[in-house]
Amino acid sequence: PVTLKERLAELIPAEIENVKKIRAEHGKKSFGPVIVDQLYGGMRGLPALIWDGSVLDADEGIRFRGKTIPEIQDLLPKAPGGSEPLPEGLFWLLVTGEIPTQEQVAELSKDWAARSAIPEFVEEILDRCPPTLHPMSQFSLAVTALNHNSAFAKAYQDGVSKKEYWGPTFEDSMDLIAKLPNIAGRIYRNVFGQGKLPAIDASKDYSYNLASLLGFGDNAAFVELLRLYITIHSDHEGGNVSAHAGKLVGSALSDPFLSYAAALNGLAGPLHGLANQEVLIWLRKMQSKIGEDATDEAVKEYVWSTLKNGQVVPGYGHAVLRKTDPRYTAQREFALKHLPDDKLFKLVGQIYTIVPDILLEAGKAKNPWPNVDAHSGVLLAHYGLTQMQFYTVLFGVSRAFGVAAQLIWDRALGAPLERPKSYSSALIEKMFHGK
Ligand code: FCX
Repeated sequence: PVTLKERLAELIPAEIENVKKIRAEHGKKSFGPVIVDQLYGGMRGLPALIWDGSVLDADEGIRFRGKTIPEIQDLLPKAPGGSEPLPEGLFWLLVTGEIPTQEQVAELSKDWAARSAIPEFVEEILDRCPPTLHPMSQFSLAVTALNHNSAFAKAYQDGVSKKEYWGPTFEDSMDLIAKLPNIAGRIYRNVFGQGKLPAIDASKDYSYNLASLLGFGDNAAFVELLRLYITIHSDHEGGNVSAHAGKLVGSALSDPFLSYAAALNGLAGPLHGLANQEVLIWLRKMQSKIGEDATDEAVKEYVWSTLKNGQVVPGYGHAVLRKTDPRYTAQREFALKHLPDDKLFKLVGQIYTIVPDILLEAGKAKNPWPNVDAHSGVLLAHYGLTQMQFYTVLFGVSRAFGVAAQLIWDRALGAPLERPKSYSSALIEKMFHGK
């Protein structure tokens, strides 16, 4: 089949059987004990969710449907003349577990372009936002409002059978992803005064169109950067705040727009997606304080002063990873190829040789290595996208791919309402009193 929906329809019955079999064989098996510290400690390491698109290994980093970032860079279809993977292909892979053909990817580009328009009232909501309202808040407002036309919400009201949930969820997910460039482009132009939005070009791919709506369509290297950017930011298994928020809200059968708005609100936090903005702000402050070609000694002193002020070093550390994030490495390789002499890139490289030792010496962070956010802003800034308050919006466009893929499967497999058990400290004391 050429369309994703047709292929999905073929895959779902077998996967329903597969999950039944896994549950019959392994359903009563244990992952080991849960300890009280995990209840207080943000549930680190607690096995609690099914997420099929990707799995994160602490040392090796992310694999999308079993494939590493270099593998998908090699295997996924590219744009004519391009060398980075098309995010359309990554979405196909996340949903089906299969590498799509060039034709299947082209069909997705066309489908998303056809679905890309946003309702006039959503345009008006965005146009009325004060430019001082953070772009992520505007993004979340607009995505919430898209629920006005949700196929899932309508089907549910019309009494759709549980077995059919995945169809309208798929349609909403495709609409969601398709409409994000118009929302992101409108926010960018409104907030930063960049003039009128051009129209989507139905003959071009998703990343080209996003770049063009932001005003960078004629910069082929920037378009390539966006292809890589969306691909590597799309999914990072299910427990991170944005992915989990999306899945959790979806489990109440809130439609994909409402679910994804919840994901965006989580992504907007400084310990999660907002870190890409924070990194650039931190780097610029460093440059203004110690100059552009600072010595290692001056950089070290600046890093220590951040820690001594009780702040985190943005872009470093991770709740799961224990090595350098391969998403950081992929961006570093892009920079070495396209912008090796960029001053800010050089500073990022210099920091990489300095921060891990300092974090180790400070002795608190379990992972002293850089994450994805340590690098992304520098690449965007190089091409002239210098407004850091906008960076997390691009992360948000990308993360929709992973969250949407799982929402579709959750509804196809009849995933239940999420409802873990909570305890009070008083009850924990009582339970373990004298033990
Ligand atoms: N700078 C300074 N201190 C750090 C640190 C850093 N980069 N990373 C961790 N620590 C500190 C924690 O703040 C914590 O201190 P506390 O005991 O006083 O509360 C201690 O080290 C132990 O934390 P740890 O278990 O290593 O890390 P967590 O799993 O709790 O948190 C994040 C993980 C990512 C939140 C943490 O490393 C951090 O704050 N990093 C900076 C912000 C950032 O880059 N976030 C983006 C992450 C990610 F890639 C994304 O979601 O986009």
